[in-house]
Amino acid sequence: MSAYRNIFSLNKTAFFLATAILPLGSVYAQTIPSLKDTFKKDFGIGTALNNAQIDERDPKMTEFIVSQFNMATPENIMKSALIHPGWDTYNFEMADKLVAFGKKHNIKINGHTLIWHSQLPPFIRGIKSADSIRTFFTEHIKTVAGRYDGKVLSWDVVNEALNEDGTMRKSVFLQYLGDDFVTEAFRLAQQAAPKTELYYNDYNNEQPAKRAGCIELIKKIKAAGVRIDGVGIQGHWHVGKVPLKDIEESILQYLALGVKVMFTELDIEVLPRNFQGADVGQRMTANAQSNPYPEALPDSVQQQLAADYEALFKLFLKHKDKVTRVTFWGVNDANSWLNNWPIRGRTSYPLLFDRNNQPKPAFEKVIALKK
Ligand code: 9MR
Repeated sequence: MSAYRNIFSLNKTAFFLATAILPLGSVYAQTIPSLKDTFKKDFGIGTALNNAQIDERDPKMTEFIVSQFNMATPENIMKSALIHPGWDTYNFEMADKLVAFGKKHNIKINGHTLIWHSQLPPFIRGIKSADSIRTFFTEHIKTVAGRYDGKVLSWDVVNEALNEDGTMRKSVFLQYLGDDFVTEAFRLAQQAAPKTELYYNDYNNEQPAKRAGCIELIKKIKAAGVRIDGVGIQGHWHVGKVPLKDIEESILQYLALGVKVMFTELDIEVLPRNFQGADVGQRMTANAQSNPYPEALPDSVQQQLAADYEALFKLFLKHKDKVTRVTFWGVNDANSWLNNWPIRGRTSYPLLFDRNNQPKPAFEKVIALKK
């Protein structure tokens, strides 16, 4: 067992004495190696933040986040349903707080996301004309990207516009605005946010067919003379099935287009699932086998998870000159969306830190790569 874990296995009296001498926060900061420091020379290390974390409701959580991550993506609060709830109504409260959080703690913010078919404001459902959709689309990008220009590092301008076979997803934007809506979104973002990096973001876009569609999209944007700075591979993968070859091939193929490559929503699912990817519209029905580890992750799965993360970070390090950022989709296992999708109320273990922000074997393997 490594030194930084020993402090947490002290008996109660010894732990009390240790924390009386050192404030608990500094025990954390000094005893658990920092991901962001470990990979400082390689790539940024990010996390997704929820409301409570952005609000700094738990000072220990804030301290932990600041000690581990140098980049952050809002898990929900910048999505259109939340930031633009009514036709003429914007709610910038939480997004402003997030920007202030980043400034205060020296954490760069990745805006997520301007144009996405999901988590749209309810009024969109009532719109039945292309003109009105275009007005929403234009005003939304101008207002939101404009407000945060120079305050966020980047925007996921368009999220998940592709089907698995590489064709365009039949979203409300495709339906009313046609195939060019992605290029148009980048054009508007470029005008509204000249100081902000602009990315296309998707899941499974390391898979050959979807990757080919993604490459076409990027080429199309560039051919129109519009700026696109990077592509995000979300990285919602499955234990024992991380597609390392496809990931490596994708890093190389995207880089050849002259865009930055990053991993934007990394987690590795350990629970049973009968499909791949992260389409939030898909659901599964619960049965007796669907929540197999309500108390703890069995050691064999824990070790496989650790081996998967190790192999993945080995690959990221091999291409550290090409990969700009690795962002985990949540700080710890308790925060993960995978506890509630595609079945509500499961107990998942997809990240590097457990429900008490304690490092898991996967964390140790990842850190050990740099020793
Ligand atoms: O993690 C997010 C979860 O809290 C939301 O309920 C969900 C709703 O659509 O979105 C999740 O985040 C998604 C991200 O914005 C885009 N890629 C897939 C992510 C996981 O669904």
